[in-house]
Amino acid sequence: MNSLQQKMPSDICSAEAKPLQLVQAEPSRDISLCPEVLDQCLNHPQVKNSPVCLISVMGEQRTGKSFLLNYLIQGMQGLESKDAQWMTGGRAQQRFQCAPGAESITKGLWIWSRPFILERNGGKVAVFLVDTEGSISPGQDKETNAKLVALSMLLSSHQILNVSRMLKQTDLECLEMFLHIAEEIGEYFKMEPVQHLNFLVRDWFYPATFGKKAGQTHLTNVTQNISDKYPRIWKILKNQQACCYLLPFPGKKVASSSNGKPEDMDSDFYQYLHDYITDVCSSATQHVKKHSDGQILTGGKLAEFITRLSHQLTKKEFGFYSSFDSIATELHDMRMLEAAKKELEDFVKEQDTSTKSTFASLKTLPETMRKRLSDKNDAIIKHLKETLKSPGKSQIMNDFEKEIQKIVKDFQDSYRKRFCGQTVALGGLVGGGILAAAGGIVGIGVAATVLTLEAAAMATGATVGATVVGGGIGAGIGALVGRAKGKETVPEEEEKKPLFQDDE
Ligand SMILES: Nc1nc2c(ncn2[C@@H]2O[C@H](COP(=O)(O)OP(=O)(O)OP(=O)(O)O)[C@@H](O)[C@H]2O)c(=O)[nH]1
Ligand SMILES: [Mg+2]
Repeated sequence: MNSLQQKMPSDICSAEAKPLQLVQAEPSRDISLCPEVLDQCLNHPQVKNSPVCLISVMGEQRTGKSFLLNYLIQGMQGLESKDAQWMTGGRAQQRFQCAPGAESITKGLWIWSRPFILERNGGKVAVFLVDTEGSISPGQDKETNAKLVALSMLLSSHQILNVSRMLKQTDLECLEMFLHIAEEIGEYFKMEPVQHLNFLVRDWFYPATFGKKAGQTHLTNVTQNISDKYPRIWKILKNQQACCYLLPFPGKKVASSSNGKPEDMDSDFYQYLHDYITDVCSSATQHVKKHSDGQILTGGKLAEFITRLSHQLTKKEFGFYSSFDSIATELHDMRMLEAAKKELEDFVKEQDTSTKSTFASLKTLPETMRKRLSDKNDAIIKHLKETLKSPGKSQIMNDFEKEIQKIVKDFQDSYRKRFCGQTVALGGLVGGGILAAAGGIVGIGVAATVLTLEAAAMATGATVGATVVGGGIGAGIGALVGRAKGKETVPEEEEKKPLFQDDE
């Protein structure tokens, strides 16, 4: 579906709701965010300034994820309207697409167009449901798959990980890899890789105990002694950010139908599904989306983050398929480059601010400023050369050096112009005898000396050799003032002469 065709009326809560494709993922093409959908959902006036909870379902292909989401819609509607009969009540006309068979149905990331507005501490929380294509196990197009998983993990605040029959070592292995990716990207954006992780086991069969408690036992059993092998999963468990739930087989009718009605479900499945959905819906307000520092994100802020995140993911080929370690390496390097550029920009800004006043500026010659910037530049480059990890780091360094040299050169040029302009202005002040009034900066006696010397210099055009201003302005002032007065710029060779006694 074309994103432009996915129009939504302005009152999203009263409109006919439907799934909208938030991220498109075509085979052998990159993922692409649908900005209109993002805007209409998260920047909607009813959502933009509210805390949001995004419940996202992902996991193995063909394991009833979309089916589950359709019941989550009903559960959320029931919670909003306080209707206890939500499981058998009216169903949304449009639903997440669900079908039997081997062929994968959901493509990309889909979001339920309307938020469910729930109460939280006297305020409101907008809850959205998101369906994710495919699996956490590497499929045909691993690059696209990894990007989708990373997006789903980072944008959601409650991640449901759907697995079939039991939590297997391969599930843990894949999860660890994706957590690694999401962690690297998340660090860059100050987001946790996963806020709350909910393992949902489908078709659990042995022992025949189901639900939350049995799920916790299963989770404990399969995650014993994993701290070395799967440190990221271990951390999530240790921080009590994860839970597990076991669902029984739903019955043959559900397993082979496309609309899985309650009357088709085995009775135990019906009950456990009901309890699970109730639990997820009623805990939604506890899982509002936050920054890693704990700050709550509004819909508008989350939209900004998703835009930046998808831009970062799409503009780059990570080479996910070659090795998962290489993803981490690329992202690590991206973070380092971004931080290095920011360090240089901050340094330049600091130099700019601290030399804004005429006297501060006159104490720092353009040559000194050039050296300062070049030293900083060298230190940053040296540090980067030691910390970058990518195999192609020499090309990355070349590109980066060009980029930051431009920042340095632009500032140097503007600093030189400013310096010369201020020198000219100072010449004017001296000429008008106003320098004497500068009191605290240049003492009256000193100013008088400057005036005398400057007058002599003006007359002769010669360099004044004596140091006339303690701690700052020194030899050569008369010559400079005399010659620079009325000029916009100073030739480079003149600029290199020690016109003032520099403070460094
Ligand atoms: N065995 C089994 N089948 C289920 C379960 N829940 C739903 N189904 C059925 O599984 C089939 C696939 O369901 P979907 O919801 O389309 O699965 P999906 O995971 O979204 O599939 P993709 O989006 O293609 O990855 C449908 O016929 C569902 O009715 C379950 O718990 N166990
Ligand atoms: Mg699906």
